[in-house]
Amino acid sequence: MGANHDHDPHPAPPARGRALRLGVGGPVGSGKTALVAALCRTLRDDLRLAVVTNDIYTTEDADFLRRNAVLSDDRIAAVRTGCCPHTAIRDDISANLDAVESLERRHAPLDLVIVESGGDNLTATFSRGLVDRQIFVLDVSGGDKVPRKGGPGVSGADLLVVNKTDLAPLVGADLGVMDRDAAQVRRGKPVIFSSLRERPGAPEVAGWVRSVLAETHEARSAAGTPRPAVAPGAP
Ligand SMILES: Nc1nc2c(ncn2[C@@H]2O[C@H](COP(=O)(O)OP(=O)(O)O)[C@@H](O)[C@H]2O)c(=O)[nH]1
Ligand SMILES: [Mg+2]
Repeated sequence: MGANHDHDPHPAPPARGRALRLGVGGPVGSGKTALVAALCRTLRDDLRLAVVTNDIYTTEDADFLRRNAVLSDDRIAAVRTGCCPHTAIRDDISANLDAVESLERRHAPLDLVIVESGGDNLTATFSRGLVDRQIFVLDVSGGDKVPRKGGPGVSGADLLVVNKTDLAPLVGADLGVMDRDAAQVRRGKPVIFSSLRERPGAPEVAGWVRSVLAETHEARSAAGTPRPAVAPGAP
């Protein structure tokens, strides 16, 4: 027996006609809402977007995004989980799924729906029934030991973002150690170091999102390409 916990790689593109659903998870205060705001600002001119936020007792994150006008108010929906954040993104995803589907209905067609989890610990991860891809956000102020502690978010997320690199000198975090440990536990899956304070548009993360959307479109067209027509009477 061990702590290994593997899932299938879930390569399938989303069903034809619906938006790509992207989860953003990670500990409290790591910069999830700041990253969602950055992605909205950077991507909203050429993609059709909507956002679902999760808070335990409030609608704080949705209020922040609306106050900052990153999207029109009706493209931002808040789920109040009333329970451990991971329950609502992993175990009983119905409230989140309702929120995503109702945004997709109201604003069809959408390219991307971002679902921000409530802040939680290293064991939190999204159900693949709720999102197609997930980003896990850590920040350097938790210490440079965090990536090697692993957990399904750190090791299994499609993208790991190590945020607040501007604070590294202040908290004595060695980014080289974080990079080496993250590469080891993630076995080649991508890691991006970011400072939303210094680069508020999160251009590298936005680039990753665009590349995932491009892959998804390619996979969809490959799956939807009709077989070449056979002329009647051909051998
Ligand atoms: N110094 C610094 N602060 C940041 C950065 N990104 C986010 N923050 C701040 O960290 C705090 C928590 O961010 P927030 O996005 O609310 O975290 P969440 O709880 O993960 O959603 C806020 O005060 C942000 O302004 C960063 O790259 N550098
Ligand atoms: Mg938040």
